[in-house]
Amino acid sequence: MGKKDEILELIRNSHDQHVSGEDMAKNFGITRTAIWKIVNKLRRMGYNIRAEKRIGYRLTGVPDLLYPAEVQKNLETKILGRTVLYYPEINSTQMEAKKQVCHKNLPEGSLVVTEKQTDGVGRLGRRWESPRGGLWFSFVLRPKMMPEEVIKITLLVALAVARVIQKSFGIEVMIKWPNDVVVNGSGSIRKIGGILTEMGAELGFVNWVVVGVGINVNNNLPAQVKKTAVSIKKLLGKNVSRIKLLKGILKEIDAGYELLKRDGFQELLQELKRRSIVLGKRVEIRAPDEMITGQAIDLDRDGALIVRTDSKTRKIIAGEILKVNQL
Ligand code: BT5
Repeated sequence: MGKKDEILELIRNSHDQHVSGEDMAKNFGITRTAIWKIVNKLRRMGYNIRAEKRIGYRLTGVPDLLYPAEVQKNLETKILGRTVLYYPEINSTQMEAKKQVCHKNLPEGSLVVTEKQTDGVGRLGRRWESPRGGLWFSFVLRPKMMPEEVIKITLLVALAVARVIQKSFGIEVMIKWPNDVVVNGSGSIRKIGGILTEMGAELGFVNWVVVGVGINVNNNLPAQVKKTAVSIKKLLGKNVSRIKLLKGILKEIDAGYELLKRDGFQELLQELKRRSIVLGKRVEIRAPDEMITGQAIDLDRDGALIVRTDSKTRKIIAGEILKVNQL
């Protein structure tokens, strides 16, 4: 922890009490002017710090920004977020995480987070709109699993996001297999978030997985996606705390990942089925090398989608659902 974070923690932990500049200067072995400069830096970061002559400093407001000190404060995870790379703005947290995982050997659980992406990416090179006010982050995992099992990670992350949004805000959140987090309302399915899972693998062995999560929280919805997307702000009619939401989701993913490591995917499967927006419906799917139309009937024990077509039952391990229709 640097001096800035230590001073912030000291002022934060003294709650309603003022912390004297003189005491801090003595404690840290620096001048009162140096303390004052650090306080001003914290103010520029968005912290409200009141200063009263001869009494000291008091924290009166914390910004809803995703600073590492805020993310890591009382974070209830084993591995996720133990390292946080924060960018006020970046092209894409996903690209950054991938770059660093290859060149810098980022430890498992490392989190890359930003307030705004200029070139957010979706699957298959699509664009992900990421204005200020949303949650846009990526993290690194190094699971001991086969490449074809990695879909379980996408599903557990989608489930964690759905669960936490629902629990926190009472919004019913569903999953459109495998990576869309959606809300079903006013006659249409709208996307509130998306998951992007990428990996570096050899035959039969995964080196790293980078998972990107995008959630529309307090951001306005860009024109490009206005018809198909929705945000938490839009549903609730007010802003919510992004930092609290992020920490809740990290905790949930971390617990899910622990469960996965203990071979506990089956425990998640029932809820994944319950939250599926496609099971029981007629779907049109673009699989890697063909189009498949049929009824989505189940998720198998590995998270693959089982579809009954006119001629046979198919197991789909990768693909994109283009249409969901009632039967
Ligand atoms: C996804 O792709 O749903 C994965 C999105 C992952 C985004 C995160 S943000 C943090 C990390 N860093 C990145 O650069 N990316 C990850 P896909 O299923 O391909 O959906 C993309 C499609 O969703 C687009 O073609 C648009 O139609 C739509 N879309 C774009 N931005 C959206 C938004 N903000 N909300 C809802 N839909 C959006």
